[in-house]
Amino acid sequence: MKARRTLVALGLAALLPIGAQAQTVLKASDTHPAGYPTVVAVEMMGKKLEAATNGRIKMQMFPGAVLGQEKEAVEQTQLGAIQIARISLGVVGPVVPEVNVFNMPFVFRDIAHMRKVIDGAVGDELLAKVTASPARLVALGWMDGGSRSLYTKKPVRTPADLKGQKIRMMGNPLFVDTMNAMGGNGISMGYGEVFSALQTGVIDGAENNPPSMFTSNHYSTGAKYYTQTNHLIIPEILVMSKVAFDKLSPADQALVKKLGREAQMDQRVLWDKSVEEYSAKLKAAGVEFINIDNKPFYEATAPVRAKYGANYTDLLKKIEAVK
Ligand code: GTR
Repeated sequence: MKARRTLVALGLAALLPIGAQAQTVLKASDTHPAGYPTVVAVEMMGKKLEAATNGRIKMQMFPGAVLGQEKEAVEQTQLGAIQIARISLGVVGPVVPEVNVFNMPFVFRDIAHMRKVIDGAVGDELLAKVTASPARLVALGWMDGGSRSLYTKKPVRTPADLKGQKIRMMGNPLFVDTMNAMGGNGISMGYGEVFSALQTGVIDGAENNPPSMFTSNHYSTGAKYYTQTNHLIIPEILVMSKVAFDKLSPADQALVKKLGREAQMDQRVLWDKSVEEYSAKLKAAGVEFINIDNKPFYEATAPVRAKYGANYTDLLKKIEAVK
């Protein structure tokens, strides 16, 4: 064992008997349970990585927030204790403020617009900003987080209906401002706390996409009115710890980056299926989808776009120009 470690330390791992080669195991974290599109896409990436390196690099997926909720997962990834994390861009905003441009309410016209943006030059520019920031994260690719709408215990159709309602938002002041502008009281809270907060009445509602609303069981707490506000279209991001990335050879680094971009497209296929599947499951479980004209919510959040958008005038022009 000691001799093996010495050979590895000397960079002479190739001299080790076959099968005894130094192996890198990348721990990957996701807040979602096994089978969720982001989890499956990262597992697929791990398998490709293992095959392409003849088992030299492996990935081990830890779903269901077992390595910590997203805020902690980001911190652990920055430190190098977690090597790969799939997180919402929402929680990256507080560590890399530049990405908040994608976290603004109604910044994308629709899902198709968001996809064109993340697949194109602006998407690349933001990934590069994350990597170049002092946050010690290497951005590998985007994933689809669909569109977020409100779910509450009392039906909501207009901003006035949200008055006095405490609505859970992800941990980023931008989202609390967004909910306050929409007429409710934004409460920032980790994803893992939402279920019991809904059950005990600490909050009156939350907001998310249909797959998250279903797999988290939030709908079963009485928050069964799902108002189609579509106020946030937040891409997910796949990041690697810079500590771990720097330990890879340039060829392995390029491979990880290439497979990260492939995961972006693999997840999309899984995602589209899951939005359909989970929307149907929510309806079957008694969730009422309330279709509204979301213009009043769009208009109510104009001050939030004005406040945060002032930092991103150039990027916003580029995003808008993507047709
Ligand atoms: C989901 C997203 C998660 C997490 C969660 C939340 O849509 O996929 O990464 O951010 O929302 O609301 O905290």
